[in-house]
Amino acid sequence: MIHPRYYEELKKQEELLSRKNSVDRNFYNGIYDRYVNPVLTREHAPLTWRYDLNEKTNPYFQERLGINAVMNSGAIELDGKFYLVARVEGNDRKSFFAVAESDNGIDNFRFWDYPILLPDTCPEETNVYDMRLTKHEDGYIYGVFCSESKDTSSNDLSAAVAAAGIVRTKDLKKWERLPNLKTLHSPQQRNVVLHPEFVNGKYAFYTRPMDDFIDTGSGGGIGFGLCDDIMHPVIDEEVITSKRKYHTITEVKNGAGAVPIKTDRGWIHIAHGVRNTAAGLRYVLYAFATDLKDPSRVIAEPSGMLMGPRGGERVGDVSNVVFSNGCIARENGDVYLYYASSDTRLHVATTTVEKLKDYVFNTPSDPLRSVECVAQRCELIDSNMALLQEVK
Ligand code: BGC
Ligand code: BMA
Repeated sequence: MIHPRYYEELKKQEELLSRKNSVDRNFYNGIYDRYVNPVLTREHAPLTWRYDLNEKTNPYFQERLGINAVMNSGAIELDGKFYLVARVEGNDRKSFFAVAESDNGIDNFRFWDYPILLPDTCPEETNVYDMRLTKHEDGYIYGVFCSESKDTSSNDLSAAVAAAGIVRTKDLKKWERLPNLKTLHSPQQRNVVLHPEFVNGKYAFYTRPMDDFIDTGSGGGIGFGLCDDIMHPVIDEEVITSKRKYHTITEVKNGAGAVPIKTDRGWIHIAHGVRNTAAGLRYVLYAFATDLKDPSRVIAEPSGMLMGPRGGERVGDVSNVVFSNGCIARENGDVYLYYASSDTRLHVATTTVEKLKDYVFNTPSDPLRSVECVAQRCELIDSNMALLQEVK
């Protein structure tokens, strides 16, 4: 017999899943809209993933395999529908991937019946997270994610190794696992993104060279490298695209986020930047553009962050974090940016390609020193004052 409490919980969940979302009118910056409700939370996970519904074996209707958080999602549009491959974290701290689907991209996301069970090809792999979904011109949809293993060469119980895992699919249902990406000059990789087009006839990856699991160390920023054979993915040379800079939002780390958006003026990238504070690392999103022909060459980089954690977003399992690894740019120019707040829940922000272009190419770049930043602001105020005088 099914436990009666199941129907009660199901009704509550159904209300959550069918709830309409709307633009948050309290927030304005002209660049994007934020929304009142998150698009995915732990409460969106199907009850069948969490409870044993059988009254006999679960008389108290207890959660047997709880879900702790739903966050960092890859995103893709297929046949007009919006699909997210979310990072779902169990109460056991292990993450896995699951597909959620919506007709409009802003609400009513529903998980498919089963999460993704990846082919078990890496016996040492302990955890997986943060999949980027790339619709590649070779016809496959690639998922590139972080594959984390214990660092057995260290006596530190927490020591870990991060590598880029690669899977591919045509339908988000059947997943083929490829070998992990090898970068010959970087011992660890996280935040790796596959570029959607061939570059010089090769597969192109945005990488993040780092010295160890947490520290990017000598890694100067977001890397870029080419690979001849996706079935044996090896990158020799990694060049730096968007650099980390002293006393900016990228001082401690930065990393590629969503798959870059192709525009007539260049590739638009939405990445994350990390700085350290007395309260721990602070993660924000920033944007930059690279050259259409040479996607490793930065051609515009607005000053500062595109988005930081605000209000309730600031609090969660890893507070003071916004993180994105998925964005959908539609044929009609609409853009849906999926971002998680504080490693706990997933949100959407909407904008358009035109607005992003305006932001990336017309926002001044960071002069890197307070005094010059004030001068830059005074210039803006001057021209505004003059304009206000004029219309008086
Ligand atoms: C966590 C990630 C985190 C990474 C670096 C991993 O163990 O699962 O969420 O980004 O460590 O701190
Ligand atoms: C990382 C990422 C994310 C996470 C962030 C903040 O390094 O890979 O999984 O959102 O840290 O904890």
